[in-house]
Amino acid sequence: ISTVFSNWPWQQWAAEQPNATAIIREQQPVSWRRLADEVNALCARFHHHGVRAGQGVALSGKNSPELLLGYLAILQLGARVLPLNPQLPTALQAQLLPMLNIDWGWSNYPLAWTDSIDPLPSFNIEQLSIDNSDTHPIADWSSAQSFTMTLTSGSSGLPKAAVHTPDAHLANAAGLLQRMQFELGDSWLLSLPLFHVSGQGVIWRWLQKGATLVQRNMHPLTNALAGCTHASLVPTQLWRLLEQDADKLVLKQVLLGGASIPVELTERARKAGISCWCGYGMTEMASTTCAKPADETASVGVPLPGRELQLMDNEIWLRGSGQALGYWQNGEIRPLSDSQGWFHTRDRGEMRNGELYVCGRMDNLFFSGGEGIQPEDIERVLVTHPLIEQAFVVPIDDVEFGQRPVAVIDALPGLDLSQLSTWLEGQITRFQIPDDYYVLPAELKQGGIKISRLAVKEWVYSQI
Ligand code: 4YB
Repeated sequence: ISTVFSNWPWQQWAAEQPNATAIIREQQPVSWRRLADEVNALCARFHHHGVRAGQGVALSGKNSPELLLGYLAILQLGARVLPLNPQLPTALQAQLLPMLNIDWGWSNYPLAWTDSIDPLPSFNIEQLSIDNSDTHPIADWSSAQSFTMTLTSGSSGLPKAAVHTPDAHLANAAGLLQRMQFELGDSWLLSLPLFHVSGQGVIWRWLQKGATLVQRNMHPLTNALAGCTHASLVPTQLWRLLEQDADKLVLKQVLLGGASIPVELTERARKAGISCWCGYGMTEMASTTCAKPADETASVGVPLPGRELQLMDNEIWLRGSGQALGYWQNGEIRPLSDSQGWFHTRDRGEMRNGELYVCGRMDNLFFSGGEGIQPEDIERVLVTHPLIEQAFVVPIDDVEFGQRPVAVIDALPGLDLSQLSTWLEGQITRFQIPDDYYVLPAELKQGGIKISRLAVKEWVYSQI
């Protein structure tokens, strides 16, 4: 049963269970009362500085206690919050921020804000004067025009900012939690960045339940996970975790998503005592839309309560709870769905035995000698190799065939790239076998939670 909120969730939990642990920061428990006080103090500070309802505030940085407080305080002020990847190139920020009507910026990094944006003062939690005589401006929960703006990672063009109300996030969370157990006393590690929808997904599930959020340094992941019952991980994080010493973990559930989830991975996790959920979600739907407990198939199950799914010429269309209002552009919210409310995902899918299989992005399809090649079909086979963690297949121009696939591999030590074509024979058709193999360079592994296919393609072109 999902909670009905008559106040900001953190204020409601502070009233209902003031002494329960809201957050564990490294090892330090923080109660709901304390958290609400910190948010109020920061609201007063931001308001004093000039932040007003309806304005846009960019929050740039890696996850930190301050970044999360900023996120909650901006919403409570009735303003729009835009969490930003600190690695987003400055030139791109300069182009984007005016279109997104951003008035203020805050960062826990030294950052070159564009001239049009006023920086908010930095603060740290110990210095926040939690003085109840401060006037704490609080926008009314039920009628506030508070929004989150989350940048999509489109393969071409400028990122778009999907606009969600707190209600939409809570509705997304409620749907998942009708299937997955996450109860008072459980704790979810904030294991993904707030600037990505997967990190915000953790926040709104925590707020929906009034359970505990864990904020820790993520390296090494085994230490970060100590005592946590839940975590959201992308497949590469789970591979790495399984290579470390996973014995000490008390993890009850791991929610996987963001990319194709190999059955080999969830099987290995099961043997290490970790049960996984396979999720399929996206920014526009406020994270997870379909999910199932991992089994021997590569499906992502069925839509969660409140969502509808339809395949139209093999394209996955979605609508329902969690859906964004639209994309923010120059003060307007532009629709992202068709007249019936369907969001066209540009993902290709198939239904088998009533369950959804995600085949790949329509935009990734290319043609080689007249044959369509979906890179993900080849990648899915490559990652079943015991020494391969991640693989990207990209097209390169070819005089004879138009385009040919080459593979870029993220592997454990000991992999012999020259053997891969032989290994692939019989597992995929002949024309799908890559012409060449490269080792994924470390510089492409930095940044967000996903490696950009475009960056991989550009890197390959710089090598030939
Ligand atoms: C997939 C895919 C899949 C996404 N198979 N392609 O809370 C969660 O749901 C969560 C938990 C752990 C890790 C990530 C998440 C997410 O939210 C991921 C959401 C996400 O990746 N959003 S995105 O906008 O950056 O990208 C969406 C795209 O990612 C989709 O349109 C798909 O192309 C792809 N994707 N899950 C295959 N299971």
